[in-house]
Amino acid sequence: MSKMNIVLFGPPGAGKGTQSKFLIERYGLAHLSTGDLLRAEIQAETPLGKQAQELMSAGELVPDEVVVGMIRNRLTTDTDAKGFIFDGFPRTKAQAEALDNMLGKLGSAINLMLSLEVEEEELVKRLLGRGTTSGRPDDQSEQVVRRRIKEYEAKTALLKDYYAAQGKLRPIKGMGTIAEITGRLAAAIDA
Ligand code: B4P
Repeated sequence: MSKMNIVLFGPPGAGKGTQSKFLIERYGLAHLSTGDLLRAEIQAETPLGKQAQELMSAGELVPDEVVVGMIRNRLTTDTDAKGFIFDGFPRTKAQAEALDNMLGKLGSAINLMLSLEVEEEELVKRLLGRGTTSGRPDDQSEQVVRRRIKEYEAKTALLKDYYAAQGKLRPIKGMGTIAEITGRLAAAIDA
């Protein structure tokens, strides 16, 4: 069977990390979250982590070369996977082009972009809610949370056009319960 590669897309707090957990189980895909990979680097106090920490705490994106390098490492080592869920990556046009390039070299491609659509006030509520327990510095202040959403609108949202031009965009309503949204995502994948 050919591999299935999915970009799980949406603004900060849209439910990408939350929904990835269900999808990797249901479809046997490997999970690649650049946010998780960056937080692991910060935890391990690597030079890369130190560079990323300041930008992430301010709600800004880290440089493209950094995240592309992390993804390249995983794509070339997790070769047994049935496919990947890309969670929080790509976030810029340069990252999307690099991803197409890397997958192309492996004889593979993105099949679908599932884009979770959520209203801004709900995003702010979810992220500040997570901030009360997660300890994540970027979830603590409303100012930083809104900054992250602005970064998304300025640099990331345009990727919907990039994947739409390839016929791969599937907008998914991201408001409602976690289970309802999982159901909508699964229906889009199964179709
Ligand atoms: P990420 O780790 O990708 O984080 P995110 O956008 O905050 O989260 P996500 O969408 O996964 O959260 P979820 O809704 O699941 O990025 C963090 C930072 O890393 C970025 O700001 C950037 O600095 C850097 N970074 C990462 N990737 C990068 C890249 N490619 N290039 C450059 N920089 C990059 O969870 C949010 C909360 O909502 C949770 O508490 C959850 O329980 C809740 N929730 C989820 N679904 C819900 C629902 N249906 N109803 C109610 N609550 C819900």
